[in-house]
Amino acid sequence: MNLVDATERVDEKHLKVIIIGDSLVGKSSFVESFINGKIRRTTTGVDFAFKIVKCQEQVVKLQLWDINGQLERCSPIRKLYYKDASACVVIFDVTQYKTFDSAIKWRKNVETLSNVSSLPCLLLANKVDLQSHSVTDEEIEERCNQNNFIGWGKISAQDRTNIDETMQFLVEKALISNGRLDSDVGILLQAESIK
Ligand SMILES: Nc1nc2c(ncn2[C@@H]2O[C@H](COP(=O)(O)OP(=O)(O)O)[C@@H](O)[C@H]2O)c(=O)[nH]1
Ligand SMILES: [Mg+2]
Repeated sequence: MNLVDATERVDEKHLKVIIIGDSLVGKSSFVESFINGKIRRTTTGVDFAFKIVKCQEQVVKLQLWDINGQLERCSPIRKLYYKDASACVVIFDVTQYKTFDSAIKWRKNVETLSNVSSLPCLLLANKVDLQSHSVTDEEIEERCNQNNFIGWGKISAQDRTNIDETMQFLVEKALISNGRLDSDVGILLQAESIK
């Protein structure tokens, strides 16, 4: 290994991002939309995807852990899934109110079972391309503030609305939270601007 390789290795940042929410809210679609490809399906309760992004000249290797059927239902082993996460995305379907209620349960579940204190969690309303929204912006804002989310956003995994902006915001917050980015220069997007 030469000196350049060694330096690059030292500079590599790895972030584990967990994607949670009820079945069918669009978690896998969100990940596939972000990576612009298919996720790696497994039978373990978690599907995986990887993406390398650049954040302020820093190369970041993102590991996206997409919860699937088995783990969506069975909570005792979720602790393993949450272990050592750097950031969390809680997704709900903006046309299904009960998935919005569930999003808060997912947030509390992470808070209880995660081994990381103050894990940055983002709340995302998916399927905004559909007409019949059953949750208002005011309700999302209120629950975001009440439940210690770092921000919220409206996305469509189907037509790729706000996908990259949302992930950029989350990665910057996660790097700051992990002490890997200067908070004065780190924020390009504020919570409000990703709505
Ligand atoms: N209209 C619309 N449908 C979506 C969107 N995201 C996902 N879906 C659909 O919702 C269903 C469930 O999506 P999936 O990603 O499998 O959800 P998961 O169970 O949370 O992983 C699929 O039929 C998707 O095509 C979206 O942004 N808009
Ligand atoms: Mg899925």
